[in-house]
Amino acid sequence: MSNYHIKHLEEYYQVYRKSIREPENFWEEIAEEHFLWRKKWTNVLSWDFSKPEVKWFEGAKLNITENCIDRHLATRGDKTAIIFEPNNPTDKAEYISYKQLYERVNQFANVLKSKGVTKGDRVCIYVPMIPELAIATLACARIGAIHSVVFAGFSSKALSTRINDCDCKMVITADGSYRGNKTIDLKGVVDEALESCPGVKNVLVAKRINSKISMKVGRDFWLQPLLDSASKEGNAEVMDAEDPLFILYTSGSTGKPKGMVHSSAGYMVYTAYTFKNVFQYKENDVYWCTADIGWITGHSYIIYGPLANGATTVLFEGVPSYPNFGRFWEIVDKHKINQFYTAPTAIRALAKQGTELVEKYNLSSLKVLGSVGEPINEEAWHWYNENVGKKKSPIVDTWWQTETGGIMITPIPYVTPTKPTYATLPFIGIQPALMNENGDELKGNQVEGRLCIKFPWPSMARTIWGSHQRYKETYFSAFDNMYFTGDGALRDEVGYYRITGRVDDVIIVSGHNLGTAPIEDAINEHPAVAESAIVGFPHDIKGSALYGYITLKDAGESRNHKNLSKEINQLIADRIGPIAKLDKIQFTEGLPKTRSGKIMRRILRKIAHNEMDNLGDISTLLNPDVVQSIIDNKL
Ligand code: 7RM
Repeated sequence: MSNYHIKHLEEYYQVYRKSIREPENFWEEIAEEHFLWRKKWTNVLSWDFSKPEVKWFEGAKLNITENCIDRHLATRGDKTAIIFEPNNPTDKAEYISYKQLYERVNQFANVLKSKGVTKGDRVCIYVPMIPELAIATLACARIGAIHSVVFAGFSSKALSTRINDCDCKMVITADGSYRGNKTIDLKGVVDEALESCPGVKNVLVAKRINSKISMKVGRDFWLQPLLDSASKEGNAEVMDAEDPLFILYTSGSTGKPKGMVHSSAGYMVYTAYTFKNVFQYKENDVYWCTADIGWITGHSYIIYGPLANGATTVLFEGVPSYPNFGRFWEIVDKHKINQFYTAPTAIRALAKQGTELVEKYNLSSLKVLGSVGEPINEEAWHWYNENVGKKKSPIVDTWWQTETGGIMITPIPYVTPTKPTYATLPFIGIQPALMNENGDELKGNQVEGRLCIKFPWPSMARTIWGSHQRYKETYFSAFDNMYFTGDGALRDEVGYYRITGRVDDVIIVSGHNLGTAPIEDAINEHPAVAESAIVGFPHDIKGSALYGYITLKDAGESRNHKNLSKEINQLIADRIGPIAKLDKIQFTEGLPKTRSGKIMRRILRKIAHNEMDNLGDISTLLNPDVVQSIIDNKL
């Protein structure tokens, strides 16, 4: 029997060692015993990071949707696969069983085929968080079309860039979407985007908000009538292990977005295996990840990982603040959520509201709390632990990336003792390395450096769509024979990892290497502070000095900013040392963030460097307006 489900720490170490000593045997056993293959592989792994080229399960044939749907029908046909929780809490939730999912995915797949979509074609999915989003994604996978999901909050420009980069021939969208008490005219955004996308032949439109939209004859079709007349049966396309499953764009620090290409077999095996262990999912648990399917977290841990395990996964259309900031907790209570997975930015926003709304609901179903997307600061960690988990649910601080496909460094709940702000230990099969600027690996514990991965893992992205050269330069050129993550990390005295932030955030003050995360942690401890971001700026004597952007819990905070600044610097001096004190502190109404909630330190750094005319494209930000106000009040 393979070690599919890890239950205690000793077992973790034993399985981990095996996965490093004999990676091929290890992954072969996992793949063999827990998945459905049309044909087995001829070779488990071949790799060469200098090209770079990585192939897992070469020669195997499969379809990921048969693993996520068909194979569960005999034992879990009536089990709920997806719970759809709508934006409006008074609307009814929808429960989609595995049987119904099978039928709806087949219908959708048959519609795609009838519109001429075939294996290898790219299909852009620009759909809000409604069941059609998951179903469209799975339908593409079923017929071997490569899906490119674009977050349905992106602008028409961002959308057209992504459509053209991979030559999508079809766009799937909706008439509009709900977001709290607002509606968004999605079809209007698509129409505008398509003015510069000559390759798109058809647009399929789901009806969600019943708005009046224009439909271009011959190009645009309402989805529902097509689905209604499509067959509920259909065979899955048989795919090669290394056939691309999807493209997902991630923004680089420069240049156009990178279309990360993920493969079929390796991605499936790794997302399923991590899901099972990182969330300790047990049959009949109800699992909820609050991410949007437009991000990798939604791909891997709303759709593929959970469904490959026959799990019940929640798909939430709304936002944490509508109709009030108790919405998340209301949903946990209503659906008796067992595993809850969200981002530090959401936790901080909710913590800002106090504890009254959390206490109003029964959260006793919770067993595991997850965090992803950014370093979780110490304050937020404790708030989450105490008020949501009641100190009984372990927090899994999961570090990973769009490029890695699955969770890489993480505690396993009830197995790995947690430590606030630490992602703790590498997951099974993952070989991290910390490197210094000279390209030497820092061995042993209590070291800090650039985080790399030394050995391939099944779900790593195989290339950047259209530019293998850029893939090589971005990830495999900084250090010989290593995948470079772009993040900094430290390893503590017991070998636990803490992610200190993007390496471009590392600031050298008077020769001391300072990560942003620990300083922000100290600042956030101040009771008046909601969020903070630290960047460096040039300084005559120190080389670099620290510039802090800070938002307060109460925007009308009466205490004067001078006193607050003093208190904050005192906290930093106490927690880290006087070396980490801030030279400049600017109180702002908000921090610029990506749509997935990451603080854009790059923009703040440019402002601190007085490079205001060179901010790059800020139109895809969650809150582009805040940038101008920060510039206007710059110190
Ligand atoms: C899953 C996701 C990737 C970047 C990554 C880090 C940061 C993600 C954590 C984290 C500290 C974490 N994919 N990051 N998780 N930093 N602790 N637990 O977010 O491609 O959108 O972003 O996010 O910098 O490189 S992503």
